[in-house]
Amino acid sequence: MIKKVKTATRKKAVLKRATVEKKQPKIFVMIPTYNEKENIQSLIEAIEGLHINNLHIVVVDDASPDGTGRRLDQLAKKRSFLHVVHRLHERGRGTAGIKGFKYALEQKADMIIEMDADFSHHPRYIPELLRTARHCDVVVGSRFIPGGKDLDRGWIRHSITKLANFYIRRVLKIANVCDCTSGYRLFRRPVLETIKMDNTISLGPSIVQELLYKATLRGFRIKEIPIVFVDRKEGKSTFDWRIMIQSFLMTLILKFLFSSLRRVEIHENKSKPVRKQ
Ligand SMILES: Nc1nc2c(ncn2[C@@H]2O[C@H](COP(=O)(O)OP(=O)(O)OP(=O)(O)O)[C@@H](O)[C@H]2O)c(=O)[nH]1
Ligand SMILES: [Mg+2]
Repeated sequence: MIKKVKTATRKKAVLKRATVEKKQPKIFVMIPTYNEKENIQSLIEAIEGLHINNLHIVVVDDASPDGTGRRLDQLAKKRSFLHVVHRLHERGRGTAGIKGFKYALEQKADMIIEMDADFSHHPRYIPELLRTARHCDVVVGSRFIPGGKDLDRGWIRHSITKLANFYIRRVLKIANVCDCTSGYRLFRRPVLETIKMDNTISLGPSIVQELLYKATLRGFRIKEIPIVFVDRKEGKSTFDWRIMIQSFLMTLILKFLFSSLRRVEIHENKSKPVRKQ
């Protein structure tokens, strides 16, 4: 009798696990926008055209003067998978991204992809990001591994990106990622939950290196896939020298504030078995 109950329980458990594994993961693509009226509709249509099950898009717009927000509201009327977050009094790529991640987590997303709205990050790479995520926690769309490219950009901008990557990898000791400034990435839910979105300090684009650094410190598995990055064709860049200097300084601040995280973690890991004994 007891044996029968045990077998039934085990069968139930196996069935439950199989159902959980079969469950279609909920995917959110998170796109921050500022003056992207010329790009946003074609981007949303291109993502829609991939026909990926259970995929949602959240766009975080900071009251773009060109009317991107209004265009998004029109698009969302006919698309239940499109979510629009309007920030009326805040600005910044960093805080907008955090708002979008938090929104996706609240909506029970299992995987969150972040990308720019200007087609520098082409949606055709989304399927490969998802495939690669079967074997790791973070997937980075990389320009600097074989098969990847940084196209159309002038040599000054290209050199700045290369130099920034060299500097970030050296200062933050990120050895396993070649493109640390890529904002085209996939995070599995536990990564963003562990990093704790409310504790981030970057207001601007340095949020990209902050999340990568924290994911590295926490020991998450990170893989890169090659992408061809093309310069924006429509709309205006928000990149300028002020942003570049901010990002440079922020890397040092991140190192100063969070490198102790690594020591704490190593210490915790070491002390764990001791506590168990
Ligand atoms: N919500 C929000 N989004 C922003 C803000 N600044 C930039 N973005 C978006 O963040 C993404 C990256 O910004 P870009 O202006 O393309 O910056 P970049 O890629 O470094 O520069 P370029 O490729 O030269 O244009 C784009 O989708 C922008 O619309 C902002 O203040 N708020
Ligand atoms: Mg761009």
